[in-house]
Amino acid sequence: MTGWEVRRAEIPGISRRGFVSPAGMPPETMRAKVCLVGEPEVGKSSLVRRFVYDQFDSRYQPTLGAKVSKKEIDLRVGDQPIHAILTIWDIMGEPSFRELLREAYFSNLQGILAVGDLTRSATIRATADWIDAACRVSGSVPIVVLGAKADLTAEPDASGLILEIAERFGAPSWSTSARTGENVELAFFAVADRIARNGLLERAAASDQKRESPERTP
Ligand SMILES: Nc1nc2c(ncn2[C@@H]2O[C@H](COP(=O)(O)OP(=O)(O)OP(=O)(O)O)[C@@H](O)[C@H]2O)c(=O)[nH]1
Ligand SMILES: [Mg+2]
Repeated sequence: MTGWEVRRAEIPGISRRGFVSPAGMPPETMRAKVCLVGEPEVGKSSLVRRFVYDQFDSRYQPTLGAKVSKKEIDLRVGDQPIHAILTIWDIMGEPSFRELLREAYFSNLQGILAVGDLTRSATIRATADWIDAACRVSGSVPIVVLGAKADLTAEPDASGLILEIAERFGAPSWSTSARTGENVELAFFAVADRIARNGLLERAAASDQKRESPERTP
């Protein structure tokens, strides 16, 4: 399994909470690094601020380098409850730094939130380059494509472009607003859900393989 970590719930916080599904399945713990990518001022930091702190600030403060936040969420994949510990990397949108720092930003990455600004179509087209740059380091990982600032008037071709990019990368897409909160949780949960599903599938495939070819004992 590459990078993705899923373990029986051995961390004390979970057993104390006694979080058990109706089917009685114990929760699994998943740790995942996800990164928001996209051009300057598209609203990456605002999405993180809304998701992690439920706040919005209309002042623009460009991110310098990267800011890392943590958020724990509970999901369910089928009957399996998952306690996901997300490490969220919010990086600066300056493309000239992208090539320089991509190893640092994108190594061990398990999920990408690609963000374009619905009021500036060029920033939506540019998400493709950001996704390419990230995937060159991370390999194929779950992606969601987001059209940010849905509370403002979008450019006429914006939603079509979002769909085009999403289709190109086989990713789901949503319009979001950090100001109103529209679809913000959904976007982060969607990427975590896809990481969890892939991890469980990979683990099931690995255990099938082990069953089919058990190690021989002399
Ligand atoms: N109306 C509205 N404004 C938003 C929304 N999201 C972000 N903004 C504003 O857009 C500006 C840029 O937002 P940031 O979140 O800092 O953008 P960023 O992509 O992190 O920018 P960099 O760090 O420079 O890459 C700020 O003034 C935000 O308040 C939104 O959903 N609605
Ligand atoms: Mg920022």
